[in-house]
Amino acid sequence: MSDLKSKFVEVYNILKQELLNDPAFEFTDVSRQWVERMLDYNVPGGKLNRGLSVVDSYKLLKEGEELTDDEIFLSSALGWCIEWLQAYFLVLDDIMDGSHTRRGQPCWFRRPKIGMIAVNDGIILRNHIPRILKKHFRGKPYYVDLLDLFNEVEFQTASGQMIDLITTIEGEKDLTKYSLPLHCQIVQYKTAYYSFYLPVACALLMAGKNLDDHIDVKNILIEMGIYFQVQDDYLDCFGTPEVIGKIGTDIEDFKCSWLVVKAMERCNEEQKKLLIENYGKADPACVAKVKELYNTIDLQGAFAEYESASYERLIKSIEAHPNKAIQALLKSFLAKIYKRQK
Ligand code: GPP
Ligand code: MG
Ligand code: MG
Ligand code: MG
Repeated sequence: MSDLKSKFVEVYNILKQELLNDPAFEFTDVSRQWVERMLDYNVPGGKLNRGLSVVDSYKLLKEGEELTDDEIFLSSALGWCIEWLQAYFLVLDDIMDGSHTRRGQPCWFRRPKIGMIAVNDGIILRNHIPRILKKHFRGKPYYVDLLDLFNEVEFQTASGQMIDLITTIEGEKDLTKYSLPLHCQIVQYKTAYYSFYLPVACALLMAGKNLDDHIDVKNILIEMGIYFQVQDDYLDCFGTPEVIGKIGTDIEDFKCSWLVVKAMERCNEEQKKLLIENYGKADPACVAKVKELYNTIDLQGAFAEYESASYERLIKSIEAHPNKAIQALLKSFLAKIYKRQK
């Protein structure tokens, strides 16, 4: 593990202990144990890409200057706020999507004795974020901007999630309304802001920058986030569950996935009919038919084309950016996700 990563991981325990000793709540042993187990199960077990991105971005913005211990701690704490946000989204998303596994283990709400208590756990996770920010950033000149940033990004994500969900309402299922612009709107809001813009925006604020001066960086990060969610849609069907740590449910859930949008573009009339008959059904035989059709029309090939085209376009936009440190930052992000298998 790199030095920054091991320091990042250590900060989790500090933040957790602070939250478990929060004077605003009279913890009993049982309630403290509940929160600790809930946090350990849901917060630290992912790839930590979003959280680590804050530290990496801050370091790149400092152009290689050695970070002080305080800067490492603060950028890590911001990174963990994003990991908390992600945990909150995933706990609730898995309930809404009826998912079974996450990060190689059962979804939190599927655990014995958890069930719908997971909804409240999600709310607790969400409320931990402003508590972490208050404790460590209240005196900073960028504190208000930080709170505003987290609020805005949460609103954008929930709005994207709403569109993702209302396109799948029972009785209103209609594949012909699925299009690339609709898909793009869903994924831009539900994924790109919190996964790509937020980490860099946190680092920019910490470095004393004004976010309004970095709209060009934001636009590139949003593009990258859209590409990242197309990969997520692809892996939902074609990924290896043991590697991605989750079992896909997009076909069963009638999701407006990049795959089904592309499929509707590539199908002949007969294939379209088959897709309409089988998409969005829980029956494994229907799911198998959809997957077979995806193979027939070579969606894997279509995805490979999309992947290299996105990469080329992103590299061009990045190289057009005037600031070398920001170029390096964006390129390191892109390298981390290009052709990812998980
Ligand atoms: C990813 O969608 C989007 C989120 C996790 C945002 C959820 C937002 C909320 C306000 C709860 P996904 O369902 O494709 O992700 P996954 O494939 O990981 O389940
Ligand atoms: Mg999901
Ligand atoms: Mg979802
Ligand atoms: Mg998905």
